[in-house]
Amino acid sequence: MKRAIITGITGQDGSYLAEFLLSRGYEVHGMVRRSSTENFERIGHLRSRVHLHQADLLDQLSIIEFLRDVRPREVYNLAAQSFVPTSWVQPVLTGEFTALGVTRMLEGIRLVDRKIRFYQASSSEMFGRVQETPQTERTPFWPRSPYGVAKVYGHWITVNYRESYDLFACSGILFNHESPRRGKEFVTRKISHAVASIKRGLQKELRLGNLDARRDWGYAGDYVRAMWLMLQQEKPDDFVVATGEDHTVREFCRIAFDHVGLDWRKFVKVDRKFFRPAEVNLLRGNPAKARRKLGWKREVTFEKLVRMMVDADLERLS
Ligand code: NAP
Ligand code: F7E
Repeated sequence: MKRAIITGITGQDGSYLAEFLLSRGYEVHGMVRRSSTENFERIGHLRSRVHLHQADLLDQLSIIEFLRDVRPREVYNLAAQSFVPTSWVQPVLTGEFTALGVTRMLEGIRLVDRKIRFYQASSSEMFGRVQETPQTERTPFWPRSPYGVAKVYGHWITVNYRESYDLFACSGILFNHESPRRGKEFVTRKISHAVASIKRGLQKELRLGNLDARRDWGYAGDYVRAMWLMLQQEKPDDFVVATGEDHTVREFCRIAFDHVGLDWRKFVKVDRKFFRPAEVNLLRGNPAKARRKLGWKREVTFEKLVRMMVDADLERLS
């Protein structure tokens, strides 16, 4: 039986990846950090099928012990401080988790078993002030937040350990991917949750920041498949995973409100509080390499994703 470790198993992607690996017959081990209250909402339905271990990206020894206990074939490093605005409030902590945490994982692998295959959750935020559109694996990085800067470090340290120690280490440069399990602070879920609350009469308006921001939004369930595919190849490599389309926050609002028969212009208010010190205006990826080498393509379209998220929030509130 194949054995895999997922760091960040309690997060959006971790929960979908755990489901996916279980469906392929893996023994799944998740890293969870200690907290005074349990935070297993997204993996509640999987609790009896996954093995959870306490460890933390900040604690090198806990990672080494975890790897020694499990001796996995694959490690998916999804844990991070992943919310961009928080990275301005806690830039040092973001660097510790999102940047140095990757080195701690790689060091653990180097010490415990160099044959372990490693996936790093890199991000389109690394492109920031984009140098070309669409962005590919060769587009230069220009991150625009402490989060983006930390992810650039995580990307290059992954490449460096591959080149220095011949590790099977891959970096997936994933563009925004969403789902009903997305955290409520991210714009898509903030919108779908507000639409459902307004429809149910529980909320009156929705305050947002920059409605002109453009993102390449896909469905998380499709994207975890690409992570797994990267670790099944003959050689380690880096891949952009994206839909190849971009849409504005405004379009997301329009489709979401339309879906419940409401006019978004009556409910959405722009609030400067949600503007960022430095914005990423446009992200659109070119997934040609992933399509060609991994045979990956997205299944869920943008419109379907928006409706899926609104429906799930309506259901939750009913
Ligand atoms: P998420 O929902 O925010 O989940 C983050 C996970 O990291 C949670 O399980 C969290 O645990 C864990 N974590 C945070 N700090 C930790 C620490 N010090 N030690 C151990 N675990 C820690 O993020 P996501 O959307 O699933 O994204 C997964 C990964 O992909 C992240 O690295 C993110 O930066 C990256 N990424 C995401 C996207 C996207 O659009 N979703 C795109 C590109 C890249 P708790 O539950 O305890 O907080
Ligand atoms: O913002 C704009 C905001 O917070 C998207 C993370 O998963 O994807 C995610 O990062 C856009 C930005 O995601 C609000 O200014 C407008 O331009 O949903 P978001 P993100 O910053 O793109 C990347 C790929 C990651 O790697 C990250 O981990 O929407 N926006 N009004 C708003 N954003 C938020 N959050 N809230 C608003 O009210």
